[in-house]
Amino acid sequence: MSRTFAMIKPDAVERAISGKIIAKIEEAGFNIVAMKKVQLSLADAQAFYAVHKERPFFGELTEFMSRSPIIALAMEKPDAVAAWRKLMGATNPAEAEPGTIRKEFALSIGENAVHGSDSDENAAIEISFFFNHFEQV
Ligand code: RTP
Ligand code: MG
Repeated sequence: MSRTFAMIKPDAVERAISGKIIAKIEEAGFNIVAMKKVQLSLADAQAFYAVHKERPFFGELTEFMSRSPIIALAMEKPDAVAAWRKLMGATNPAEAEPGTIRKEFALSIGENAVHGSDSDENAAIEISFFFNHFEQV
């Protein structure tokens, strides 16, 4: 069993489709081990996405991620990182496969409904960024 970290991004929480996304997560067989709704400050978003700080979209990304609440989830499944990235679909919804969350719900390459960790190592770092030891079942 392995874990990944997911967020339902502001664009999706604002449109009140977080329940639909959580249903897809559960239908796909993920066990949600921790979940909460939080408002990131700009500094929080900059810290979380520090790996992208030299990218041209960093300002747009961090302003978007801190404009309204997000839902953070730690979830478990065999090969969780890859399984969640497959269910999310490509970063750009125009390139996302049918049946993926981004194909169905993303608005644009920036406002793309969900986040997922890109490695087991980053999943552990990102889960610890959002959840303390007693919030992780
Ligand atoms: P994420 O980290 O949010 O799960 O998304 P990802 O791995 O599919 O994509 P990544 O390359 O890590 O980019 C992080 C997020 O930055 C925004 N982005 N905007 N305007 C743009 O060209 C652009 N490119 C990326 C997206 O919100 C993307 O998910
Ligand atoms: Mg990424």
